[in-house]
This record gives sequence, structure tokens and C-alpha cells, in this order.
Amino acid sequence: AHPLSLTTPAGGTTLDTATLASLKKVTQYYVVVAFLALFIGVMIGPLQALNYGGVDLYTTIAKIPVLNAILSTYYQGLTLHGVLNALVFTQFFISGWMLYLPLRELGGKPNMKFAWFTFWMMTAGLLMAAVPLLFNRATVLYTLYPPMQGDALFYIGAAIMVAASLLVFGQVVAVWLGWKRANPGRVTPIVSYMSVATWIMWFVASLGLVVEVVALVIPWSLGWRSGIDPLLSRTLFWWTGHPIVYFWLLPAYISWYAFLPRQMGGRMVSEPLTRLAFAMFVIFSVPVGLHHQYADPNINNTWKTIHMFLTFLVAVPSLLTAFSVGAALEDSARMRGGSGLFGWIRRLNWGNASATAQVLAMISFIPGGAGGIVNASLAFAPVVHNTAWIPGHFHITVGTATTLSFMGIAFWLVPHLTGKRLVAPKLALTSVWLWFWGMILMAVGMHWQGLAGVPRRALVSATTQPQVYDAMSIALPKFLTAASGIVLLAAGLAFFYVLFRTLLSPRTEDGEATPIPYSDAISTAGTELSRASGLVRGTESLLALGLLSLILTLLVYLPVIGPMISNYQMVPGQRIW
Ligand code: HAS
Ligand code: HEM
Ligand code: CU
Repeated sequence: AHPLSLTTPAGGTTLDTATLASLKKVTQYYVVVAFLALFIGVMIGPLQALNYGGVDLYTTIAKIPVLNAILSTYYQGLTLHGVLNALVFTQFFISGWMLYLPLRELGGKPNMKFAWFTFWMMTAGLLMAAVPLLFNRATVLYTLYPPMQGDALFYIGAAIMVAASLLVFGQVVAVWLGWKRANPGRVTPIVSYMSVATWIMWFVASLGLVVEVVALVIPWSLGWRSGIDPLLSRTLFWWTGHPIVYFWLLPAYISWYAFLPRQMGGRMVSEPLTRLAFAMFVIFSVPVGLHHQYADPNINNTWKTIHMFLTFLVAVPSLLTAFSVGAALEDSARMRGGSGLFGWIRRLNWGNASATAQVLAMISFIPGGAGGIVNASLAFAPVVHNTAWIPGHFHITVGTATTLSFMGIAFWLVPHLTGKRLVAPKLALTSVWLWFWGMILMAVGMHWQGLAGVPRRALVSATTQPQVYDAMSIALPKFLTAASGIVLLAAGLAFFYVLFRTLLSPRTEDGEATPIPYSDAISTAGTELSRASGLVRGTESLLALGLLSLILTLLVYLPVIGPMISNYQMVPGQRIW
């Protein structure tokens, strides 16, 4: 039997009943808002896929009342899609997930009033940002990109959302430090370790965006300044914009490492190695943002090259993860009687929608990660930058590795939080496979079109110009992309049917009947620091690792940002939509 730290929290005291109930409720609220955002975002996606399949529905939509208000242009739809999926869905889900896991594991007496306050603050920020978005007054895409100028309310709402996430970071770190004071000399339990590491990484990562929005964008959008420097804004944006992808990925890694093996009937491979991977993410996630700006002028090539090498370095903990979680899957399948070089794959827990979703998410991340390394290479970047290749890349990273993992996690997390049984588990399994194949189709179609030179962020279907792309015929990839939109629409409808029906069904059991699937480890980190290995002791001090990350980030950013500040350009805001 697996010793569930559910009943025996690691050293801490178990949460009292009222606190646990309140913690479950606030987590549920976060998760539900997250999926409501994803629902709207996902309903817009197929329109874009059809656009890249040569079918223009926007002209048709322009004639439909109500709908034509929120989708008045391609770019309003694209902004809503990017913001709701990549920013709102992720942040709400992650804030709930990575609040719940460490607070539950570490026990003690967390301040639930504060937890609720951050939830309502984040929701208020979301509502404020939503108003200008829905009125087509902030169609600036999810990357903001001044001098495009939206209403101040949009930026203020977004800033409040990010600030709320930093309060969640603060609460989790405070609970962890409290646990450490109460348990001197103990090794932080692995799930909390991963959660705290991710939050600390996010804190250092967020500083670029915070400075951009608070110091540059909000004063300018309120009319207090006559202009804004686009290059400095972009650079601060990508300080946050690259590591934000690890803020989306690592919460899925937590599940791949610590929960998926148990769902497969197996064990996690190594706690020390897992800690090494997360420690590397803390140090190397942030100082790499210039790989989004290879094409930007006025940035010294030496710094672009240094960011490139650091990007290759931050791929290493993902490679560690690939081998480690791959080994855990193989181990579990062999324990279930699997054999052969690849034959064991058939013995994975394919009947379970939650486990299957995550394995498919992992598979999609193999080409997703490989494509990332292509993007990062200064030699290839000019071929793929700003083409359809890039959305191809990120729908099999954030759109699948992250999103499909979160969908799979929801299949046990929602029953665990609510005590409601998952309805239609077969349909859940179908939705997962449809999502996977839909995204693979789209990835093939979009990467391929990108290689032929088709631009991203363009209503390509509406143009009447004859298009010749690098002498390559793009009929097939266009067809694949259009088909992916239909498959993904079906996947989304099936998934949301299961999710919302589950949420609306009556409570039938104690949520603990669906426990958190903690896995045992083949190689554990131990519980006493004094008896632990050098690797475990060296990775325990997450605050020091965070400081190291900040120093490294300042080293590779100050020489880039300094000249931009001393040459600040006042470019007036524009509404180009
Ligand atoms: Fe990226 C652009 C480079 C990872 C998301 N990326 C984007 C954008 C997004 C995004 C949203 O260097 C677009 C931004 C925009 O709108 O302009 N990316 C990378 C690199 C990595 C990477 C080097 N990206 C991600 C992740 C994302 C994400 C993760 C979201 C979650 N990306 C770039 C670059 C650009 C970029 C450039 C700018 C492009 C341009 O020109 O504009 C690396 O972190 C990837 C490392 C990953 C691996 C894969 C490990 C595999 C694992 C799975 C193993 C599976 C197993 C299953 C074991 C090395 C862990 C086996 C099972 C069986 C059954 C057999
Ligand atoms: C952009 C389709 C789900 C995040 C796009 C584009 C397409 C697309 C074709 C490219 C548009 C362009 O460059 O003009 C879809 C479909 C989906 C889906 C069919 C599923 C039904 C998701 C999910 C996420 C996501 C789940 C993230 C969680 C994004 C982002 C952009 C984007 C961040 C970029 C927006 C921009 O360039 O400003 N989507 N998508 N998508 N998608 Fe999706
Ligand atoms: Cu990046």
C-alpha cells in the first residue's frame, strides 16, 4: 500500500476540517473560472484554424448580431483567444492547483481569508480586463506590443491579475517557511518542493512584465505620457514572456512526476533527480527572453547569442524529465506485465482518461520541445519567425502538453474537490484522444505552412491576392489545418460536456474517496537533511536558487536594457484596429 501523505502530512499537522473544506472550495473556484475561460477561448480557435485552412468565417460572422460584437474583427477574436487560453485559463488553474497541493501537503494553519481574498482579487482583475476586450477597445493581442494602445482598464485589470498571482506565491512561500521553522532539518516533501520552486521561478519571471505594465504601459495608456518605447516594452515583456511558458509547463510536470506514475500503478523514479530538474528551472528559466527578439534591431548580437546558449541550457531539465518520466511509465507498464522494446506501451493504463490525457500530452511535447530548439537556433529562427510554424509549435506545448494535462488532472481533481463522480468517463476518454489528434493535425498543418512562408497572425483566408509560397504547394497543409479545427471543436464540446455535467451533478461521496494520487519513489530524497545526499542538501535552499536566478537574469539583461533606457523613444500610441 502506498503511504498517502494525505492522511499523514509530511511532518506538519493535518488541516482541520473547516480549513480543508474552505481550501477545497477556493481551489474549485479557481479551477472552474479557469475552465470557463478555456471554454470561450476554445470555441474561437476553430475559426482561426479554418482561416488557415482557407475558409473565412469572419465575413459571415460580421452579419450575425451579438456574435459580431465580440468577434468584430479577426484580431479581436485572436486577442480573446490568446488572452483567455494562454493567460486566464493557465493562471487561474495554476493558482488553484499550486495553492492546494503545498497547503494540503504541509498542513498547519493557513490563512484562508487571505486565500479567498487573492481569488476574488484575481477575478476582479479578470472582469476589469474583460470589458475593454469585449468592446473591441483592447485588441492588442496577448503579447500587448505597444505602441498598439488599448484602454487603460485592460492593462490595469491584467496588472491586478498578475499581482494576485504574486500574492498566491507569497502565501505558499510563507506556509513553506512556516513548515521549515516547525520542522528544522527536514527535507521538503517532493510535491511541495516542486510547487515552491515553480512559484519562486514565477516571481523572478514576473518582474519584467510588472515593470513594463506599471512603469510604462499604464501611465501611457492613462494619457500621463505622450509616448512609449516599443523596443524597451517588448524586451521587458519577453523577460516574463519566455519563463511564463515554464509557469504553464511545470505544474503539468508536477503531475507527470508525482501523480501519473501512481495513476499507472507504478512509481516515480527519483526524488533527488526531480529536485535537480526543478532547481535548474529556477536558475535558468528567466535569462533567455531574447530568443523571441532575434529579429529586433538595436540589440547587440552578442547578447542574442548568449541568450541562445542559455536557452539550450534550459532545455536540459526538460530532457532530464523526458527520460525520468519515460522510465517511470516503462517501469509501471512492465509491472503490469508489459514486455518488449516498445511492446510495454500497450500496457499503460489506456482505459483511464486522466492518465491517457497526460501520456498523450507528453507525447505531443516531444515534437513541441524539438521545435522549440529549432526556434531558439539563431540560424533557423529567420526561417520560422512570425510564420504559421510558431502557432504550430505552441499548440503542442501550451495547447497540448499543458492544456491536455490540466484537462486530465481535472478528471480526478474535480471529483476530489467536490465529491461528485466523473460523469461519462468513456466520453472523457474520447475527448482526450480527439484533442490529441486534433492538435497533431494542426501542428503538422501549421508547421508545414510556416515553412512555406505563410505568416502567423493574419486573416490569410480573406485575401484575394494569388499567393505563391516558396514554390511549395500548401493545399495539403491547409486542408489538415482546417480539419484540425473541426476535430478540436468536437474534442472541446465532448470535454466540456463531461466537465460541466460533472460539476452540475449532485454530490454523492466524500471527495477523499478520490484521493490525491501520490506516487512512491524508487529512489527517495529521505526525510532528514543531515542524512541526505549532497544533491538533496544543495537543492533545499530554494530562496538562494531564486536569488541566483535574479542575479543571472540581471547580468544578461542590464547591458541590453540600459542603452534602451538612456535612449528612450517616445512613440505615440496607435489604434490600428
Ligand atoms: Fe516555445 C515561442 C523556444 C518550450 C510556448 N513558445 C513560443 C510561443 C509560445 C511558446 C506560446 O527560441 C509563442 C510566443 C509568441 O506569441 O510569439 N520553447 C522554446 C524552447 C523550449 C520551448 C527551446 N514553448 C515551450 C513550452 C511552451 C512554449 C514548454 C508552453 C508551455 N519558443 C521558443 C522560441 C520561440 C518560442 C525560440 C520564439 C519563436 C519566434 O520566432 O517567435 C524548450 O523548453 C523545450 C524543451 C523540451 C524538450 C522536450 C522534452 C520532452 C518531454 C516529454 C517526454 C515524453 C515521454 C512520453 C517520455 C526538450 C519532457 C513517452 C511515452 C510513450 C508512450 C512512448
Ligand atoms: C493562436 C487554433 C486552442 C493558445 C491560434 C491560431 C490558431 C489557433 C489557428 C493562429 C492564429 C494566427 O496566428 O492568426 C486553435 C484551436 C484550438 C486552440 C483550433 C482548439 C480548439 C488553444 C489553446 C491555447 C491556445 C488550448 C492555450 C492554452 C493560443 C495562443 C495563440 C493562438 C496564445 C496566439 C495568439 C496571437 O498570436 O496573438 N490558435 N487554438 N490555443 N492560440 Fe490557439
Ligand atoms: Cu521563449
